[in-house]
Amino acid sequence: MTAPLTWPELEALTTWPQGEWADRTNGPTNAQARLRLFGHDPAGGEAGLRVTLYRDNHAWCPYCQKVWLWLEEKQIPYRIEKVTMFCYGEKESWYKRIVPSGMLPALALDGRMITESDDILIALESAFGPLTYAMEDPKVLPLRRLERLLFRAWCNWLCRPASLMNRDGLSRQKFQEIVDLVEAALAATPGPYFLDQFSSADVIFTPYVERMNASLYYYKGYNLRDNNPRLGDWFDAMETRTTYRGTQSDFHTHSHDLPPQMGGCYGNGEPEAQRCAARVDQGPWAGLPDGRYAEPETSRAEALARVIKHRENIIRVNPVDDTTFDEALRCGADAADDGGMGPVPPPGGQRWGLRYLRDRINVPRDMSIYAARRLRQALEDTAALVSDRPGPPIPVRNRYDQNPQEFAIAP
Ligand SMILES: N[C@@H](CCC(=O)N[C@@H](CS)C(=O)NCC(=O)O)C(=O)O
Repeated sequence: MTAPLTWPELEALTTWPQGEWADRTNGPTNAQARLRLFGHDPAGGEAGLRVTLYRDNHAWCPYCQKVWLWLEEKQIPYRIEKVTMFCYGEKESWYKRIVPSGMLPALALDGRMITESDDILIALESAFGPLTYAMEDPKVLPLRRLERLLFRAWCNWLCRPASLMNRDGLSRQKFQEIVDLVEAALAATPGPYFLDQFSSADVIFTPYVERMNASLYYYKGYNLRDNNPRLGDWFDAMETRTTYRGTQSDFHTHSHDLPPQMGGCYGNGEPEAQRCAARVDQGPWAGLPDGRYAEPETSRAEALARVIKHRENIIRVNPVDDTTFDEALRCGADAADDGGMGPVPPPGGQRWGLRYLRDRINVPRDMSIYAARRLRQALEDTAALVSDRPGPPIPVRNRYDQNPQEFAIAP
């Protein structure tokens, strides 16, 4: 029987991070950086930076994504402090001292603490200028109101049980009515964006439209991106931007991170929804409408490198015993990189460990969409060689199984 590669052998295969990706501080937008300089050399070094962004450890909070994307688009040098959201673990006491509510995001600008994402953007605009059009520009204000209407129509559909009097159908209809207004707004300008150029209006729509695309596919079998041509073009245009790609999450992460945040998400039980949910949970992940830009050549190498870097914690938190899971993980990691050995069967005793991990890859916190697709598929293919047993269920009331403290790496 073939034995999996050892960790040093796997390490010898990794070529990630390479090129511009090796520089988290000045390279493309990424979820792992603690400092972003965009090639600037600020007077006074890091201590002289005017901006610190406090955002969630999971790179998941939609309001944080708004501010994060704005800073990346404007290339404002900033520091990042990561904070735990309540549903993943305990809030850091140092953060509660400066923001007693514990809410995210927060931003320190020239020593002044600001909360509320819209207020943060307005303060950033007064310090650094608008992102094409200002938040309070007469062209942007109606779009901001439209975004809130869309948000409420989405919540009404997703977060209420569908059983009474065809509520699902009515909620879907009401949601589509607002989407049609969004389509009309997008059609009113020549390019793919909300205004004649990419602007703060696009940043405002990004977080929740991304979450709608994921959750409605998973829980309702509704494909926002394909059903609505202007939104489809908008998604495609957003995915040409490395800033957006760096903050973008995938369907699996959103579908399972939303329920504790939203107080529950309700499927409509229709066959199409069940088919879509099965695809997100069990694959194949290639071709899902969460990411549509061409797969980067580095996705396999990225997946392998991220597993290698965090392997000790990944093995420790897995419900399977460490020695058995270490071997199983090396089988899965090898498949992710396609080291040429073909799938190596994991030890039979590992039962559900590989599927446990498959379901806990978090995008973009751990890796990009394409790397995650490769890794989820490799873990599934490897697990399927010995077991058809599903992984343990993913919790819906909290995500303490994703507590970031378990993944802290000693400096
Ligand atoms: N209106 C606020 C909303 C911010 C908000 O709801 N943040 C959530 C995360 S999405 C939060 O920090 N909740 C506390 C927690 O989960 O720890 C804003 O725009 O900044």
